[in-house]
Amino acid sequence: MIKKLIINAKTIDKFIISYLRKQNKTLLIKPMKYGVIAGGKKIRSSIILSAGKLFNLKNKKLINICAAVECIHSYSLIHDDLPCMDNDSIRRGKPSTHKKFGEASAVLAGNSLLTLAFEMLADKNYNINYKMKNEIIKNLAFCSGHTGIAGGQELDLKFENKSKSLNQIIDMQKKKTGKLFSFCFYSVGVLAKKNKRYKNSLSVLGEEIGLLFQLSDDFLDIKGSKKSLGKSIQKDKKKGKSTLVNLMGYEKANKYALNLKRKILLKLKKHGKKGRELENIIEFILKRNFWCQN
Ligand code: GRG
Repeated sequence: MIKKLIINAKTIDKFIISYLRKQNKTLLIKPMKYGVIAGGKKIRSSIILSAGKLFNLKNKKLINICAAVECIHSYSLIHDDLPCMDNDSIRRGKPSTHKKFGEASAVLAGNSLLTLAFEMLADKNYNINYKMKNEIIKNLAFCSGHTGIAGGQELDLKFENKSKSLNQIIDMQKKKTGKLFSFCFYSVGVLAKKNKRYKNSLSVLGEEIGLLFQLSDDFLDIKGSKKSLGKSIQKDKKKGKSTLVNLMGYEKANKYALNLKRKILLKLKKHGKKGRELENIIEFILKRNFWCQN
């Protein structure tokens, strides 16, 4: 599985580099590349490519979506690390973007990655049906803005040092982390010409996978090592973060995660052989303990 993730990560990196090469040279390209290239597992891209296999979709149709998702994800990490948010000086084993280039450049590079994502999807060379393209772009906006990642991040920051219920925490994490995973599946559903109900069920599956991913991130914050994760650890407790681990304790949260994993795997089983790659990614999510291998 890890080998496959590395190959996919390299493919997406190559695509983003070549895309940027065709654009005007600007001062922001360096911090943008620093934030998005050669770092991170690019697990969302692997999920998109594996989800595409459920419906026999060609990688060629999916690569712009992968690159767009990685740009959005990296923008969110660059901004998350800023002093006004989670104030982290290390990411993917190197200084965070604002530490390397300064806060203003990090904000602008993050903004530019966010807009680049939409440019990559709207690009005339991304040759898919226009109606589908429109639906994919709209869903990415919904999953990234105040109804998605940004809204979830706002809740995460507002929940610090407050006592929040299970449902409130799950809602926050499904937005902050889950919505981008949800988009990964929804966009594949659009390209596979699925009906509204089916696309919604794919979105829910993505959100559940995102929640599982968030739980594993919370476990790693407690049990992982700074060196292998390439970022600061033991932060959630110090910052009074509302996480499921902090609410119910490690053991209960672990049981919750195992149940969630079982539920997700059961859904994937219905796809038989075609779902095998996604099943492996789900297993990997709870076992992972490194930040990047490429
Ligand atoms: C600033 C709009 C805005 C949103 C920030 C992504 C996010 C929202 C906050 C990050 C906090 C965090 C650590 C969430 C846990 C899940 C997560 C996104 C982990 C990092 O993702 P990985 O492990 O990172 O896929 P790599 O480095 O592999 O890309």
